[in-house]
Amino acid sequence: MTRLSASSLADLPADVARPAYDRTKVRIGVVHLGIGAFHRAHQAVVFDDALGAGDLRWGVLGASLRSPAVAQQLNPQDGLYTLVVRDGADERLRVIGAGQGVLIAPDDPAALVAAMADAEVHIVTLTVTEKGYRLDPVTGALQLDDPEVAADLADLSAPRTAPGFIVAALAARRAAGLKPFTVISCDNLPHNGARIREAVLAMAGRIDVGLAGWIEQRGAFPQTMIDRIVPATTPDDIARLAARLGMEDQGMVKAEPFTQWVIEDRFAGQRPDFTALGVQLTDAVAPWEDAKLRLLNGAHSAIAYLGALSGHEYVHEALAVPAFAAYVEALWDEAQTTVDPPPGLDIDAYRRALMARFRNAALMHRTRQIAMDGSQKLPQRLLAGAAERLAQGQDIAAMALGIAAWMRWQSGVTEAGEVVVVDDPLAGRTAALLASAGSDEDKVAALLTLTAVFPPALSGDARFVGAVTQAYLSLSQHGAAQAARRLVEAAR
Ligand code: CS2
Repeated sequence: MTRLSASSLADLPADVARPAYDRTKVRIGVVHLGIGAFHRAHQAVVFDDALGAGDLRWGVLGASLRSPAVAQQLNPQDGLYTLVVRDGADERLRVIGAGQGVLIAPDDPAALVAAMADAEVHIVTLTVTEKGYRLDPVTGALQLDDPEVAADLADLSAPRTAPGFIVAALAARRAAGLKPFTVISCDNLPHNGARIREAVLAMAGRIDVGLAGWIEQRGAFPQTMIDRIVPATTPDDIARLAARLGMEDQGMVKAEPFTQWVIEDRFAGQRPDFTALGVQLTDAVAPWEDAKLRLLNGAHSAIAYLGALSGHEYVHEALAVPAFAAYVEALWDEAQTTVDPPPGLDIDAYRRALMARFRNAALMHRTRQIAMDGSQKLPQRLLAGAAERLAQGQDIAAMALGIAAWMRWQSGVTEAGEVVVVDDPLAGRTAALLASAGSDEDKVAALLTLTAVFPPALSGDARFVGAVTQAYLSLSQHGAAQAARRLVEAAR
């Protein structure tokens, strides 16, 4: 079967939207580190809109810091791929042309540094997941004992980490008399801009104090809130699309209609006319970020663990269980007291919209996908809100059930006894802690010793320990659905 590419573009069915600009004239103004499905369905679409509006500065060079998979999907397709937007029975297809190819960083690190140091590059975006920042979860400082960080510090000629690539490229730009690029973190982390800035400055400071000072003065690391549900593409999605297009697209991504990008208005150099492209520029990103992390992501993680434990493969399936839907509302009742809604955000309407987004059955969003990397996600999604509620003397029963469900998931066995892979950088630690604990109470106590996840202020708070232990016992005695139902009934 023909593959989607520049030469087959004209053979697509007429109803498939495609680049209306001259792709041969596009320049590379953005380098994206950690190219995955989320970038392709979110930031790349905005840059594609910029190109469509006639500003040809904003082509995107992608880089994967590890796997060659995305390069193999996109490079044979001249960077083209289809964005499949699904809303119930409605499906819209659009070929995105912003991508100008993908580099595999470990194959040729110097080539990526050179690309980032190009005078026409003004923005470096990144989605490297929580763990890609190489910051200590407790202190927030650069993880100097991380072997790859140590390797970058010893020799930056062939970087291995995201902060390493940024430092090496900024050093090259400074040497060439260029401005720094703006670094735009697009990971779901609170203060994501400050975090990448911290990692970059800490690394630069150990290599060249002058460079660190230059970055501090002239660089920009705006904070962002990014939102779009982008489930992993499956072989079935690719087969369905091939039948629809009459050609194969290995690089397709699927997403919901909703998309939002809020960026702190702080740039080191050129940028597209973001406001005209629907991106919100603001001085205050934190309220957007808190609302999104604690309401959307908090509920996502809680329902992922409860759903996956009780055998629900997809988010919409779990939410078809009335007890789980009611539980999510109870969780939001708790979480919303900890968020200070940004101007223009009506929390009730936001909650209704979120529930509808979660129920979008056409997305087929797997609970196990969201369950990944829970140790990195729990702090900002559930624990920060719990700490704030406890400080106000409020109860945390619903948050505690989400936290306890994460703990149960660490056992690697579902309620039906199916053995599952716990995909988490701390999986080895949690497995060892659980193995040496006897009773359920001991298991909770053992996991609470993970200071990388649970700050002492929480693990030392009897109310927190009590609520999580009670939730854990309820999960093991009654199962996830009954535990959720009992919680909701008790709250009435
Ligand atoms: C999800 C997010 O996998 C996850 O952890 O909660 O990827 C979520 O879909 C996005 O943040 C939505 O913007």
